[in-house]
Amino acid sequence: MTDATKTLCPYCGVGCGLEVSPPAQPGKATNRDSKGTPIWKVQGDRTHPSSQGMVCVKGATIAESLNKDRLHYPMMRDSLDQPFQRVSWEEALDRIVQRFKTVLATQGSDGVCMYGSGQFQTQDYYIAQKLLKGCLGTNNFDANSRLCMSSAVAGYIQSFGSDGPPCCYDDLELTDCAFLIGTNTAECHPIVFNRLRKYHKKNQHVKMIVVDPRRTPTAEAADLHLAIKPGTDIDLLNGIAHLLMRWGYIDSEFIEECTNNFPAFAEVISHYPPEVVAKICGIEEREIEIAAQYWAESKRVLSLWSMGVNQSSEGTAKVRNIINLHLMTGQIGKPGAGPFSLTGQPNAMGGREAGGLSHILPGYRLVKNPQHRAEVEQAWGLTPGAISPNPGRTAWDMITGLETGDVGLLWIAATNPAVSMPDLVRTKAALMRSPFTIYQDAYYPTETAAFAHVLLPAAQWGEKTGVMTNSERVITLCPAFKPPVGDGRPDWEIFAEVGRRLGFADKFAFKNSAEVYAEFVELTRDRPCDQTGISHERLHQEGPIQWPCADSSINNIDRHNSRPKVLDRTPKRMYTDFRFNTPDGRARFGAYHSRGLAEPADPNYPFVLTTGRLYGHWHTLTRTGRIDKIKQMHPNPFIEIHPRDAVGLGITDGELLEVRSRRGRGRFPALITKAIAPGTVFVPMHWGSLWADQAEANALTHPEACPDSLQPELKACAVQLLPVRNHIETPQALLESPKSSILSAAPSA
Ligand SMILES: Nc1nc2c(c(=O)[nH]1)N[C@H]1C(S)=C(S)[C@@H](COP(=O)(O)OP(=O)(O)OC[C@H]3O[C@@H](n4cnc5c(=O)[nH]c(N)nc54)[C@H](O)[C@@H]3O)O[C@H]1N2
Ligand SMILES: Nc1nc2c(c(=O)[nH]1)N[C@H]1C(S)=C(S)[C@@H](COP(=O)(O)OP(=O)(O)OC[C@H]3O[C@@H](n4cnc5c(=O)[nH]c(N)nc54)[C@H](O)[C@@H]3O)O[C@H]1N2
Ligand code: SF4
Ligand SMILES: [Mo]
Repeated sequence: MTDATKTLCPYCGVGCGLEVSPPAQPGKATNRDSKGTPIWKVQGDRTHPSSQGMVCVKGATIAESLNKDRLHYPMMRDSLDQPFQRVSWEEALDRIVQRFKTVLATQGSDGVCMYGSGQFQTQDYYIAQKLLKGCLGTNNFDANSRLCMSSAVAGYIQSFGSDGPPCCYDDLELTDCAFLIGTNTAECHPIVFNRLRKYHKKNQHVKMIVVDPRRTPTAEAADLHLAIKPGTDIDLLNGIAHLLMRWGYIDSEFIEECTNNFPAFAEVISHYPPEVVAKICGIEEREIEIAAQYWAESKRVLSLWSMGVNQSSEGTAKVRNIINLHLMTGQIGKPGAGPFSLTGQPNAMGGREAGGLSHILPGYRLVKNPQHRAEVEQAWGLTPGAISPNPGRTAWDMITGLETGDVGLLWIAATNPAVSMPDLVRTKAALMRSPFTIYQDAYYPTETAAFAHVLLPAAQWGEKTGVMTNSERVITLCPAFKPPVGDGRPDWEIFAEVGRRLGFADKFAFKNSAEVYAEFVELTRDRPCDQTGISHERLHQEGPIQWPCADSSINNIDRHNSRPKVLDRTPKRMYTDFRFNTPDGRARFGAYHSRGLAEPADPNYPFVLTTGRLYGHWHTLTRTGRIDKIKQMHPNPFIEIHPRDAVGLGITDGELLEVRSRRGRGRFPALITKAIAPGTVFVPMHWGSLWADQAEANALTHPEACPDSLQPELKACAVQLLPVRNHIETPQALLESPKSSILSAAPSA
C-alpha cells in the first residue's frame, strides 16, 4: 500500500499493528458507507511484532465508525435541564478556566477531579498528570483503569515491588501449559488467542486450562475447563498450590534464594485439600488434580488473566495467588513462563507508565513515596512539596465526592461513566448533582453527555499523533492520518491550553506531541519502565519498540567494535535474573484465605449475576454500535441462563426476564444455554440507555471494591429474576422486605 499509515488498533490491549490507507486510491473505486461517507481502508500490519498482520473484526472495521455521529464543536449550558448551545473554543475555555479559579479559591485543589481513560494516548495521560498532580497539587486524577487493571497493578507491586507484566507474546508459543483464569481471551483478546490456539493445536503436549464460570469460546478450546462458582478463584488457586506442595513439585532453591514469606503461604494452603476446594468451587476433586498435574508436569507454565480476576472485591489477592503459583514453582523470568495480565484497553499500559491513577506518578512511581514525589517535582520544576502526599480520589470516590459536595469540578474524558460505572442509579444521581462537569468525547450523543455542562470535541485516533503501549510492553507510534472532525482537538492539547490559561505557560510550552513524549521518557530513566531510548523519530524509522529500552543500551558506542549499538529486537522479559524490584530484590508470597463475594446470593436475591463482553462490540457502543456488520453479529442485549433455571422460572428462549438487584433493575430476553452454570446468569456490559430500553448491566452492579486496588467487583452481584409476562409492578417497600423472595424463583440446586 502506497499511502498507508502504520499505526496501532485503538481497541484492545493486544495492540495489533494496522495499515490505514485513504479511501480513494488511484485506479480503485472509492470505498463508501451507506451514507456515502468515504471509508479508510484498514488491514493488518505484517511487520508489527505483536500481531504479525492479524486483526479481529473490531480492528478490521474501525474505519467505518470514524466519521459517524461525531461531536463537532464545543457546546455549553448553565444547567442540565437546558439545551446545549454551540460555542467557540474561546468561550468554552474561558468558562472552564473561570470555574477552575472559583473552585480552587473556594474548595482548594482537591475540589477538582479528572476522570480519564486507557483510551488516552500516553501524551494525553502525561499532560493531565502534570496539570493536576503537578501544577494544581491534587492527585484527583483517576482513569477507567480503576475498573479494569488496578488489581493487576496492585498485585504486581505487592509481589514484585513494581508494576509491569513480565512476559511477552512470544511466550504464547513457547509454553507447555497455558493457564487462563478469568479471561475470555477468544472474544476479548482475539489475536493473543489466535497465536496461542494455533500453537496449542500443533503441539500435542501443550495443555490449556481455562477457569471461568461460563463455558466461553475460550473454554471450548481448553483441555480442561474448570467452571468454578463466581468468586472462588482464591480457593482454587490455594487448592492447586496444596497439591503441588503435597506432591513435592516446588522449586525449593528458587523459593529459598529469590522470595520472602513462603512459610505464611505454606500455612494457608495446608487448609485447601482437594475435597474441601471441590465443594467450595462447585467442581470435581479430579478436575483440581488434573489442573495441578498439568502445572506439575509442565516445564513452562504461562498464566493469562483479565477481568474475571481483577474485577473482584479480592482482586489483588487473586492476582497475588496466581503469582504465588509461579513463585513456588520457579515459573518466571524464562521463556514460555510467568504471570501475564492481559491489558484491557489499548493504552492502559501507557497510562500506568505515565502515572494515570490517583495513587501513582509518572515512571512507575508512587504518590506515597517521598523520594518519588521529589523526583517528579524536580523534573517538573516545582517547589518541593508541590505534589500532595495523599492519593487522590478513585473513580468511585469522585461519585461519592459529588454526593457530599466535595467535588466542585469534574472533568471526564474518553470514558462513558453513565454506562460503565457500577450502580448506575446512584452514579447518575450523583452526576445530576455535579455543580460543573466538563465532558470531552469524540462522539455525540453518548449517555454521559446528558450530565455535562460543557462538551468538548476530542480529536480521536487517526486525527492526533501519540504513542500507545500494549500488554507486552511494546510501544507503537499512532500518527494522525486524517484531519479532526469539526473543531476537534487532541486531548493533551486541551489540557495544556487550560494549564497555560491557569498561569502555567512555562510548563506547557510544547510544540507537538513528540516533545511531550520526549519530556515524559526522561521520567522513566532508570525506572523499571525505562523508555529513554525511544522517541517518535525512532518509532517512525524503526517501528514498534518494547520497553525496557534505556538510551544507554542503544545510543552509546559499543566499546568492543566501536560501532553505535543497534536496537536489540529480541522480545524481552522482566526478572530474567530473578532479582525483583523490592528493596531486598526478593519477590513476596501473599497468603490469603478467600472472603468470598461482597454480595453473595441469598434467598431474596438467589442468583449471581456476572457481566462482561462480546466479541464484536466495544464497551459502550460509541463506535461498534455504529458498524453494520457488528450490529448484525450482536443485535440485542440478552441474559444467559441455564436450562434448569429456565425451567424453574417457567420461561422459554427469548422470553423477557426482569432482573432486579438491591440497586436497580433491567429487562433482558433470556438466552437459555448450558454454557452458564445453574444459579449464575450473565449479561453483556455494552448496552447503555441510548442503545436499548432498560438493559444496563450496571443498573444492577455494586461498587464494593478490593481494599488494596480499590477496583469494584463488577463481576458479581446478587439478583432476582422474574418473567415479565406474569410480573405485577411491585411497590419498592415489598421489594426490600424479606418476603420478596416469593416473587422470584430460586435457582435449581
Ligand atoms: N470484544 C471486546 N474485546 C475487548 C473489550 C470489549 O469491550 N470487547 N474490552 C477490552 C477491555 S477494556 C478489557 S478489560 C478486556 C476484558 O477481557 P475479559 O476479562 O476476557 O472479558 P470479560 O468478558 O469482562 O470477563 C472475562 C470472563 O470472566 C469470567 N468471570 C466472571 N466471574 C468470574 C470469577 O469469579 N472467576 C473467574 N475465574 N472468571 C470469572 C466471565 O464469565 C468472563 O467470561 O477486554 C478487552 N477486549
Ligand atoms: N458491568 C460491567 N461494567 C464494566 C465492565 C464490566 O466488565 N462489567 N468493565 C469495565 C472496564 S474493564 C472498562 S475498561 C470500562 C470501559 O468503559 P468506558 O471507558 O466507559 O467505555 P468506552 O465505550 O470505551 O468509552 C470510551 C469513550 O471515549 C470516547 N473516545 C474515543 N476516543 C477518544 C479520544 O481519543 N478522546 C476522547 N476524549 N474520547 C474518545 C468514546 O467515544 C467513548 O465515549 O467499563 C467498565 N465497566
Ligand atoms: S485483537 Fe484487539 S488490537 Fe487486535 S485487532 Fe482486535 S481489537 Fe484490535
Ligand atoms: Mo477494561
